[in-house]
Amino acid sequence: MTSPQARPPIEKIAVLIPTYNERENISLIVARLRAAVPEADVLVLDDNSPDGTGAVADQLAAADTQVRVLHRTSKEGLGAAYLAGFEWALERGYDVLVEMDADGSHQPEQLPTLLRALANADVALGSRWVPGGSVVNWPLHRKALSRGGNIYVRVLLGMPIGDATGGFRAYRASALRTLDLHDVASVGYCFQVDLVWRVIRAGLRVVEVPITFVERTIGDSKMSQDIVNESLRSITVWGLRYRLGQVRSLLHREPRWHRLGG
Ligand SMILES: Nc1nc2c(ncn2[C@@H]2O[C@H](COP(=O)(O)OP(=O)(O)O)[C@@H](O)[C@H]2O)c(=O)[nH]1
Ligand SMILES: [Mg+2]
Repeated sequence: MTSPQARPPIEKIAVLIPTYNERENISLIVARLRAAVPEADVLVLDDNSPDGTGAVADQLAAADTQVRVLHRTSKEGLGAAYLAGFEWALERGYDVLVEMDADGSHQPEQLPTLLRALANADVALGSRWVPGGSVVNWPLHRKALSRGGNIYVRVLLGMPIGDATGGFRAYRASALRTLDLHDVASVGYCFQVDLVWRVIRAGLRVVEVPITFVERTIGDSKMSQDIVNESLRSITVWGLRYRLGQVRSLLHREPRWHRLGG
């Protein structure tokens, strides 16, 4: 990883909010965000939600020039929505791209801390599983899935990251530009692991910032068995490839004998 030297100041911030059936949540989260970080622009990434979230987002955009909506034709998963959002924001010269859920689990009031962490980092991850981080009202099976998933990620990919699956993060645009995002195939939530894995391999500097994740009180989670399966499959494939590469380079290295003692 690169050194913790100071990075350029941040001027333009885009907060990307993916939505699928978040009709009641979207106004609340946008209002909280606009109050917490007034300088940030908001881009809602709606996958043609059947509940009319897109129309509510359009109303918000009509009332506030700092709110925009990207209407996508169908539900294609979190990863595809974020990739479209990245492209939109990178084309428009934003310095920082933030990922944030619409359901209130990620608290906009904690965004200033994430942004401050970018003073000497390329990517700031909001983390539930580092000291000071926490989850509120999550059922035991979700906690177990998240903790277990993160342990699996660490064992297979060897990344020194406490929470690689979280979705409240801030990327410097310069960091995303160094990554080749064209071959990102992750559809569901393993998109988050995919991205942090790419960031680490690119030698970019990542910091984790403790956050309090609060389970939604309105609407339903879109987490599904398919999403879990995709994550498990992808992380296993990436991990085996990575570990095999390590074994190969060990086998091809000339044995070097070090004399012990003086
Ligand atoms: N655009 C888009 N947003 C999605 C999709 N799946 C989930 N989301 C959004 O991603 C965020 C996190 O989803 P959520 O269901 O709360 O996941 P959980 O917190 O892990 O239970 C929410 O803002 C969802 O509306 C999708 O396929 N497309
Ligand atoms: Mg949620």
